[in-house]
Amino acid sequence: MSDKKILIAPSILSADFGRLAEEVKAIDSAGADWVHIDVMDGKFVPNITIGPLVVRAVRQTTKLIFDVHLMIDDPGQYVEEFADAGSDFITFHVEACKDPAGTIAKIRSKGKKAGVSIKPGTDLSSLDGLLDKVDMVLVMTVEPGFAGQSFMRDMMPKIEQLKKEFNGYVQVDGGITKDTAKEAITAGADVLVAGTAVFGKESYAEAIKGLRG
Ligand code: S6P
Ligand code: MG
Repeated sequence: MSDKKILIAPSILSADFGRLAEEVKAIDSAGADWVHIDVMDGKFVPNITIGPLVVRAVRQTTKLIFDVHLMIDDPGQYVEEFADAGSDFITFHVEACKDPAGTIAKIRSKGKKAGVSIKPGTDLSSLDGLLDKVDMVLVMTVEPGFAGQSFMRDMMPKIEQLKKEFNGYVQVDGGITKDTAKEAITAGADVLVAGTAVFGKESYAEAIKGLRG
């Protein structure tokens, strides 16, 4: 394992939504690098979560980078709203998007970092022609939709291959624990998303530290 700093992005999907502002402040104080925000529309995935209004409200509570993961159909339609709400990174699924290059251009035109994401069953070839246009690629290690699922270690070769082809951030999301974090880091992850493994623990600081490998 190298000495590079692994970035930890706790997913607020596993936070206590009744105390969301406090929870975000708590991960900030605990040493989180980014705040990962899972946006689901009940169509691309069978769950509905957060919209731009909540992103805007939470934006007031921290200066941490907002890493917004859009699990929604036709993501290009909502880029502007999420950008204006205070997102820093906007990542969308290529499976949900008819015009990935146009959507990336839209994100960039709003001055934001752009990411593309692939589900476990989606091959890296679906990113052909996009890798030189994005800041981040998010590799899902669970089926998108719900927190608390088991890590799919058969995604590690995909991460290894991606790392050879791509110079930006490689983000891994789904089922990250202290143990699976090590596997993802060895495969080449730069940014780890963790919901249950942070918000499910008594000490967020210890949990975050434990994930860095
Ligand atoms: C996928 C999922 C992810 C989240 C997540 C991680 O269904 O919703 O996109 O970022 O909630 O949670 P956990 O508990 O697997 O770390
Ligand atoms: Mg996510």
